[in-house]
Amino acid sequence: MKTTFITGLLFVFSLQLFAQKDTNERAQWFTDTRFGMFVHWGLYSGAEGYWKGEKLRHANDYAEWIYYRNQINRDEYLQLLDRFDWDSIDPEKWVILAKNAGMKYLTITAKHHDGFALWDSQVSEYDLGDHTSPKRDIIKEMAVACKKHGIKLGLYYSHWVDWEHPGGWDHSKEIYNISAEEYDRYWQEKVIPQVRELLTNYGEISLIWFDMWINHSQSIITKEQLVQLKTMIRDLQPTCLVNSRLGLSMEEDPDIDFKTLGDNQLGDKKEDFPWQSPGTVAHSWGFHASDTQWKSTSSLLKALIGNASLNGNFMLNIGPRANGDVPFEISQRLLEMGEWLKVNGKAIYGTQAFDLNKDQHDWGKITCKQEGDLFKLYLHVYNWPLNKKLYLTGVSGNPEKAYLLADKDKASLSFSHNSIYTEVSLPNDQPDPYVSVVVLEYKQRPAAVDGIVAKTVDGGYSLLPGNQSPKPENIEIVSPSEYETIPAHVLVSKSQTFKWKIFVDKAGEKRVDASYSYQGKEVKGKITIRTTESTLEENIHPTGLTVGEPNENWHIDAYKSHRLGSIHFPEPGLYEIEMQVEPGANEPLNFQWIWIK
Ligand code: FHN
Repeated sequence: MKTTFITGLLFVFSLQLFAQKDTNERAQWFTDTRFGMFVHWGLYSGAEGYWKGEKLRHANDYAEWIYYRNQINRDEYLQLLDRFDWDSIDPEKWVILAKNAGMKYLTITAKHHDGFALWDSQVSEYDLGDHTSPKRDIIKEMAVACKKHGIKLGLYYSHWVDWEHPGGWDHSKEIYNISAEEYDRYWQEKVIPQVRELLTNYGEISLIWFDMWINHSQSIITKEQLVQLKTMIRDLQPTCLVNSRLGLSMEEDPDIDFKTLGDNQLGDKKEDFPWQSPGTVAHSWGFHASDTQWKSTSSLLKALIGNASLNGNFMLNIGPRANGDVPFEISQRLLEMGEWLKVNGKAIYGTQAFDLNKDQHDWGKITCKQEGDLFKLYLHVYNWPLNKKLYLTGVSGNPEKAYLLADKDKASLSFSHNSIYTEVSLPNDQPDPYVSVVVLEYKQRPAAVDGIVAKTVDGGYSLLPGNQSPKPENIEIVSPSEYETIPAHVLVSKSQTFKWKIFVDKAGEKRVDASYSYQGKEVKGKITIRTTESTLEENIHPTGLTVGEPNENWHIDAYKSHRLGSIHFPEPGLYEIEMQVEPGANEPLNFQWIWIK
């Protein structure tokens, strides 16, 4: 008993020690769990993306928008209830699917934009309680099932948009107007009492997910209305999380628990403040009969891992049908993710971002965790190296041990470490067909040395305008264009210096190539590459044009790779590579990359 208590204390203590920065206590479970389920289910699920034989009127085929897009009459919309098979609808099955998928929380659309409540609401007749016999209350059924299976329950509530209430917002009101008083009537007689019902009658609600994807100042909602709503939530359930789509900016009210990115928008930078991407398996959120854009299991897993490697969560949506069935393409992918998490969950749950640049390694992503007195780096290998060597650049500690997370026996993998470079020898076959995880254990958190260009799986160094060290302040990188046939580059019109750092793990000779586009007619200007020991100099050669597509008169500047020569690296260690580009007068050069191998 005593031991359990002490172990428990130690566990809480070490979790807190490893809490994600900028996360309030309320949101700790959220950042620890990383993976949740979103459920879009409502009357629109019965329409399946069609109304009276016509497909939804918008190229952005969100099935749950059919009411608004196809201008459906409020009362006629209720006829969709005829398509629901109440005997086979069982929300517990969705909860079990979430559990088997390794998801730890679930957010269901208690009320979407159509205004129809999935519970027995006493403040509106546009609800399930008034239109089912015997009465069904999906939120109650969900609450019971979530409790039974240890899944945290979150509720989606569309506060800004409500198409059925005469005072609610629909976008046509941009033309036909609505007074602030009429909108406030909707707010006071529907939003406030309904959210109160949800937070009073269903036990613990772990999060409430609002869905205003613009700031309130661009909408009819006032700051006062939002503050009223949030104050009520804090009063009723102080532990319930509120997301940023409430509509108040962080400057107006920092008391928001997590940031919601755009639909299917994945993270692109490490952030300490909790955040989440909502994602779909296909395109639509609600079930759409003709949606076919299924994302692969591998890309969904990488969405989860990529977000976790930047301190973010991923909430993946299911759109069950009107009989409660989850489309096979969705359940299949979720179960595959669950299988992966059964083996590799330690590399996701309770982990955080490590301190290296997110694109540091071309083989995959890194998460980390303090576990007892061991610090662990989880190397998520997306691309199992052909030569079975995993190169880790920028981590200064010497690992105690390396092993595959999939290996129950934790058999040691051999590795070598020198300064900020670790090389792990991998077995021939990757243990997982999607992403295999290599664990590196350290006695203490190793220091990350950022700004070093990592060795690629191909054994070379790709020096780009964007991975220089020190990072230049005002470098203008031109984004890819012309269907990316013109790659990212920097326009160099006068003498310019570029600097990088690489860690060379073996002494020897390496070839140096430069890729650029130069539209002059003759050889002019020069490129010089210097290390402390060697200097290479080469003239700039015209690269001419190339054809983008045949017969379309589409001629684009060609980018070509030129061999500059070889550099000798006398011993393993950190090297600074300096490049000076001196273009001819009025003959600019578009610099793309240097490749050293
Ligand atoms: O309009 C909704 C949409 O139907 C869906 O609910 C998504 C989920 O993030 N949110 C809105 C659009 O961003």
